[in-house]
Amino acid sequence: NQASSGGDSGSTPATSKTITLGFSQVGAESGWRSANTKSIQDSAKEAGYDLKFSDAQQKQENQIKALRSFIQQKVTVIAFSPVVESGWDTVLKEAKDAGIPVILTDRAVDSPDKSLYKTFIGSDFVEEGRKAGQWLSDKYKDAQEEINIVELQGTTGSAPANDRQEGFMEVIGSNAKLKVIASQSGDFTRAKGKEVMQAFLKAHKKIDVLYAHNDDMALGAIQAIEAAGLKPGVDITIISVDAVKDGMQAAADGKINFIVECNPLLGPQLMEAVQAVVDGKEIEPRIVTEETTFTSEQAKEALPSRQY
Ligand code: GYE
Repeated sequence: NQASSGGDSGSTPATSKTITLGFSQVGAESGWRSANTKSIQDSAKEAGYDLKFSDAQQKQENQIKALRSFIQQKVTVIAFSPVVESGWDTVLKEAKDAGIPVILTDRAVDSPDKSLYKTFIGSDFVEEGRKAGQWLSDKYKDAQEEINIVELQGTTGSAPANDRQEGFMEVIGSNAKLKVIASQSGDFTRAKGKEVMQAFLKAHKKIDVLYAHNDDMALGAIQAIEAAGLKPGVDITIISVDAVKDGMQAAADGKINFIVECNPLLGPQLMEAVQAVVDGKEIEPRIVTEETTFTSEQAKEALPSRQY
């Protein structure tokens, strides 16, 4: 953020050394992830950082390898979106011992030692789950019979899967008619969402609601629901999280009834945090992104200007 002119005056500190940012991404499992990757790549370029980008294909062991390789290469800063919450202490200590600051983006780790990373930038997933649960609870506030819910969970052990379930259960617990009758992971992908929904439809005669932890799984499930001769959004009420373009389109078409937004455009905030860390500035230990929700009507309005 410094002007580059007059750098030869002798008194100017050596700021010209290019910042190398090692970034370990979860994978390419969803529309959200693609938008997130693009945001990070674009913002790193704009900031003039040398980005070393590594795709873990949804596997923790690949991420640990990537982090160790970044440490060996002596990158300036490491950032990553941890695929699951647990099991990071050892490698994070290695980074700390090597004097390389770490920033978490998108997903959190459950390490009790907060000194292992500088900040965590991302959404409040528990709150997202609460918003989903609240909409449903309101919709069925006068229900006379039991409302059967099936849940498509995100990647097992990931922060968004854990938290979106927690927030949702917390809120629907106050409406005795709302019952989760089946819950399984669809790994945040369309293919798995479809497969698991097929199994749900086979096993359960009466499904009133689908709560999917992301749009892609909901979109896969919609295919299964249509193939079973049912109308998504009508015969089965559908709630999902993310609000990527395809999800918003399905909502505008009345196939998804309610979407909780989760913002993938974390690149600019991440680059700011990297710069602050490099400059030795104070940095907030938790940076929460701002988000909203969409009904079908609201999705219709927002769709034309949706970036991702
Ligand atoms: O909701 C999902 C993606 O971690 C918030 O990961 C992210 C989640 C997002 O695969 O679509």
